[in-house]
Amino acid sequence: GYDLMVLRLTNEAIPGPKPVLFIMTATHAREYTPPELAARFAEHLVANYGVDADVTWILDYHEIHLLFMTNPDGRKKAETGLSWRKNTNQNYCGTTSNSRGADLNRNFQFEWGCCNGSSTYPCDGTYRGPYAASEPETQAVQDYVFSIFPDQREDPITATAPITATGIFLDIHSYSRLVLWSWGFTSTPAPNHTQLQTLGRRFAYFNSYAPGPAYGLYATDGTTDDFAYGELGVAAYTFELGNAFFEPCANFEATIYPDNLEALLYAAKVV
Ligand code: 0X9
Ligand code: ZN
Repeated sequence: GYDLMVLRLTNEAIPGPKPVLFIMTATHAREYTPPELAARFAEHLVANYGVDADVTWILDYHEIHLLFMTNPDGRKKAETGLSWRKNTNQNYCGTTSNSRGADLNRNFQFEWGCCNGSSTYPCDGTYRGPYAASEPETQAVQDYVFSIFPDQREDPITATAPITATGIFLDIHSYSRLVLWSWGFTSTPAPNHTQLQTLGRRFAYFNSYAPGPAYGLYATDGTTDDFAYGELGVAAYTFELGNAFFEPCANFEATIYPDNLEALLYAAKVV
């Protein structure tokens, strides 16, 4: 399959360490809006360095890491016109089936398969894979996230990340106009629920999406956001952009891009 590539933006003339904003998009192949938003965000930062005071400060004193194509093999399938969600692993559901693959947003190791939030059937859209972090994409993202963020939360499920915690993790999907945070696997509020809610509501102020804990949508386990918050105590969110997988360009230009640009710039400032 294709490699995963990260674009890292910062002013390297100013030494670190610097707080990190990590954004991953296109975990689900057919979700076209998120990687376009991330690319526009990168273009905005680069074009406005030395022009806009906020952007200049963001790039001088922060690192922005953008994984545009979390699922590049699936994306190639989607670009043929198929409504492809999962990766393209030929070991699950038949080597040539268009229902094959594992759902990368059910394959992460934290509370993997714990809570009826994923499927054990390889042809299902939410197939979790045969074991935690079985997929190469998952392994690459987990390794990368472990490499860029410090561990800021103890192992007990009730442990809190401290007020000094740094970093923001965003997994951007489409669609439904939501800002979600942990937990996804249980209705029990996350240890840092109040803090996650406060920051999530700020993002929602900018993009006018509905904020709330992920479990309120439906139960999920092995997701990216629970991994980042659960393993490391990083403030982790899932955005669901817009109203369709194949979003009309007019809506993207008029609403999705400008509103979410403000949310991402805010994230970069408070990281
Ligand atoms: O089911 C998903 O993976 C996400 N919806 S999507 O339509 N993009 O597939 C929602 C995940 C919500 N739960 C967590 N973020 N934990
Ligand atoms: Zn998705």
